[in-house]
Amino acid sequence: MPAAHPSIIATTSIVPVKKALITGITGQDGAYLAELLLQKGYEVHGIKRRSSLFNTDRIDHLYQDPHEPNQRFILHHGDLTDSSSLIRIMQQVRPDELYNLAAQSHVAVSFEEPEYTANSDALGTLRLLEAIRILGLEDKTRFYQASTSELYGKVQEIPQSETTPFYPRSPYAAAKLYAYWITVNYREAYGIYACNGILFNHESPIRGETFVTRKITRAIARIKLGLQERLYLGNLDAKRDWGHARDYVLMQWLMLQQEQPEDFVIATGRQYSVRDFVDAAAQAVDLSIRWEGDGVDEKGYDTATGNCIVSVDPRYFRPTEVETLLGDATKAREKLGWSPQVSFQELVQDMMRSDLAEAQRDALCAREGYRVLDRNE
Ligand code: NDP
Ligand code: GDR
Repeated sequence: MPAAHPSIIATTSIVPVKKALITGITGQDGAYLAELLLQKGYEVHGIKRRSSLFNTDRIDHLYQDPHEPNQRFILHHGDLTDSSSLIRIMQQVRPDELYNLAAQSHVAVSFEEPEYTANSDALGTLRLLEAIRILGLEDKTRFYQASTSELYGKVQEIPQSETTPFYPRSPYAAAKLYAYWITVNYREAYGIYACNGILFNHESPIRGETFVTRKITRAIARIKLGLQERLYLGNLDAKRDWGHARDYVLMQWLMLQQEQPEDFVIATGRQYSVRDFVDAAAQAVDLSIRWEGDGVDEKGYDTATGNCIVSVDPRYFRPTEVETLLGDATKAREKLGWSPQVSFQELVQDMMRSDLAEAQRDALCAREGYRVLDRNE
């Protein structure tokens, strides 16, 4: 074989492509993180669950035909409750970075499925950390754990930072508490580069439809276009620190690029109630909202405007509620130079724009006589 031209030898340095493995790649954060890592030149592997229908809506735009050469986006079937699948995938991929985003992530559902939530969210994290150990990847694979502001639960101080004590208030939060501490323990016991990102609520146009923000923006868009009559919600006084998911995945990546592994709070430092969110969403599309019991008829309709209103349905109350969350992300700002770019108003507008477009498509289908999915959960 002829020798390579000397100038090629001099200038071509073969930098190995970094490999990332993302659990929960079909979820909101998984989709944004996969986009970010692909832009950064990573080879991105993701774990998806088997489902009876396609479940890759959020990542279909990243799909690469598996029959083509030079794949940089590769999906594997696996499940956090199934060690053997996790070990097999880890053995095959040997990732430089492992992002554990998969979880039964709905707090209210965790009261209905506490055991499954513990299995996937708590033991699932342990299974991944053990896979790193079993395969001898302690010095290679950096591990990110999707921890949560729900750990603070019944808050012990306002705002909450990395040093605020935890007080979980749901099976979800209790499972995530185990995951938090097992991540810290494997860092200390085995020297694994493992970090917790304690992320406060973050939303986007691809947020799951049963989380309160997306439920609100979908419903307001549909009410605006006459596809839905009323929005039923639970605790309107709950306060959250809401940011944009796209901002937050950048932080997940940054946390794995430091010299030393550490845990970080990620939050905007601003707090709004569920009621504020409804008002902001309605304002974004110029819809006048009336709250039940606020000068409306017995069916809850605003007789003056004809607009439908928001009602409280106790079925959305939780056995134990987290009333107020407000994050202090000073450490992330100072050590990582991170700060959120998207304001609360911009977040609401982004979500409203997208849900209005979706509602317009549905309205068109309904006018043409096609059945339109009508869900208000
Ligand atoms: P989503 O609910 O949108 O996504 C969860 C992902 O986990 C989905 O891909 C889901 O797959 C997958 N998953 C669920 N159970 C399993 C399982 N047993 N095995 C394999 N995969 C599973 O969550 P987000 O993207 O919003 O959140 C990402 C992570 O961050 C979660 O761990 C969440 O708990 C945590 N978090 C989220 C915050 C937020 O505000 N969004 C704040 C703080 C923490 P499928 O698509 O098949 O359902
Ligand atoms: P949360 O998000 O529980 O904070 O967990 P969610 O949007 O479900 O609830 C936020 C607050 O709104 C109140 N609420 C309602 N919630 C839902 N889902 N539906 C309703 O109709 C409704 N009405 C009022 C809730 O009681 C609550 O106080 C999210 C998830 O993404 C977790 O995975 C993540 O860890 C935390 O954020 C940070």
